[in-house]
Amino acid sequence: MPPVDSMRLASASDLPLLVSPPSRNGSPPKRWLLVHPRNPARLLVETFSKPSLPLGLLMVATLAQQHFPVTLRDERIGESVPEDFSAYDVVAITARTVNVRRAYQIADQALAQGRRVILGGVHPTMQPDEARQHASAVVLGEIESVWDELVADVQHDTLKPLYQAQTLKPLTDIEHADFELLRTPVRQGKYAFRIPLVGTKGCPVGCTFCCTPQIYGKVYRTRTPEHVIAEIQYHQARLGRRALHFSFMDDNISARSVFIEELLERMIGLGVRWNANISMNFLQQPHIPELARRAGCEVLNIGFESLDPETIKQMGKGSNRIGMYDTVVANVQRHGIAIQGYFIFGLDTDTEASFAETYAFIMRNRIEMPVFTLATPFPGTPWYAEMQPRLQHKNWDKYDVQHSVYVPAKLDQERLLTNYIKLYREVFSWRGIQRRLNWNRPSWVTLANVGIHFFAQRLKPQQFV
Ligand code: B12
Ligand code: SF4
Repeated sequence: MPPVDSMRLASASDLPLLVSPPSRNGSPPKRWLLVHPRNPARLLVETFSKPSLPLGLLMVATLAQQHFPVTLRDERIGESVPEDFSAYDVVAITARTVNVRRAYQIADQALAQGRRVILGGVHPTMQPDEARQHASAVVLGEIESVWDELVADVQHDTLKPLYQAQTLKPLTDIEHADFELLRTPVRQGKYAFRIPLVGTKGCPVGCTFCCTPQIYGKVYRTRTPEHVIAEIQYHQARLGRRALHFSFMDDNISARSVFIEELLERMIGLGVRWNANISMNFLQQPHIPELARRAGCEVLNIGFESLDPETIKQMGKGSNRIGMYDTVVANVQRHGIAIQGYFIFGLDTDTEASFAETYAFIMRNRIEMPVFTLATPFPGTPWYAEMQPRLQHKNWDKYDVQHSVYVPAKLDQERLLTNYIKLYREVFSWRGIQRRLNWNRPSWVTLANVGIHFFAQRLKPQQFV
């Protein structure tokens, strides 16, 4: 992310202003500015790949453009947000915890200039009382389910402080986002190449650390396989090629096996490549990875989280059976699918042995893309409520799973961080990479590992505090 002053200034020519129908009450349609704020520091995910296409904000833009002229600015790709908001009536901003401070800055400036400000996304949903201090209205959860009410209130200038759907829309009633909104020459090549796609939303499980049930509801909703295929084909048609890469945004694409198996069957032959978050217990069945491979899967993101049964218990992640980890890995790798494996550190049950066990597991199983994170109680979750008295600060900029925000019970912060860095360095040492990857078949996975090798060598405990 370039410093603010070196960012290109917005010019009228690169703003996608769209023609919109006249408003229902005769007043001119409200002009919307939609903003994705930048992150405070470069996140690991953005160090080796470009920012992902902003699906949530794009969905807001897709709905808004049907009634209003919209302009979209994504600070993560260097687009600037104007200091003067007089060209807009409504400023709508998306925020996660890590970038909410910047979202509030923009919101406060726009409010001071008399604009209507709408805040939405993960953090405003989880902390609506805080977000209300910086907004005319806060939308809780997905915009699609409150849109009809919101659109009328915007146009009549009768915004309410909070919008929350009584019932969430069936996913089959939700149209896909209009990706052409982002396809402007100035944005060419600035986003990660994988196209985000959603097959399912919501989760009934309710792990204490997770935001998902509050954002997308406690009911697991699925689209139909035809609906998903139609969206894939929409992208193939608009981009004029079949060989596209997709990334499923679902928390867990496999919670309803009838849906996922039918979807995979129907994806065979489409000529696309994809990755997805998937539940460990689903992969215990060997035919699933085989089917996934035939459907074009190249990477599965698996939350192993920990090799310690006590930690898994503390997280309430009953779907993870440590005794099955090696089998699951073998099932997936047998079909040439790479594993992006997530591991979390800093829970109260963790000791120095947790790092050694994780290292041994990764090396033994040749996990291609290990991802390490520090346990972070995200505001609004049950775990956050429990951890409140132990939090060292509430500087949301550092709630990015790469900062230690409390001291775990069995490790002091220094031992937590030195072991964390040591693990990074060993797993991503040249020897570590060589042992895990097949050098004869270099791919983007090899490149990513090489990038993380250099990143790991520079790590210092202070940057995680
Ligand atoms: C896929 C994913 C990723 C991907 C891609 C992210 C992306 N495309 O933006 C990757 C791996 C890159 C990633 C990275 C990170 N992620 Co992530 N990610 C997700 C996941 C699983 C899905 C996100 C998604 O695209 N959903 C689909 C879209 C359509 O939903 P949406 O963005 O929420 O938008 C809807 C509503 O929120 C609302 N809305 C959104 N914006 C606005 C704005 C307005 C004005 C309005 C009215 C409404 C509105 O309407 C939208 C349409 O329905 C979520 C979990 C989840 N279920 O949300 C976690 C999640 C968002 N990620 C999380 C975290 C912590 C991170 C990282 C900080 C950690 C890391 N690994 O480094 C980084 C931060 C990256 C960043 N730049 O912000 C946390 C955020 C917690 C928090 N309180 O902020 C979540 C909630 C996971 C969790 N359960 O804890 N992530
Ligand atoms: S972590 Fe996964 S299983 Fe647990 S509540 Fe969140 S989405 Fe559901």
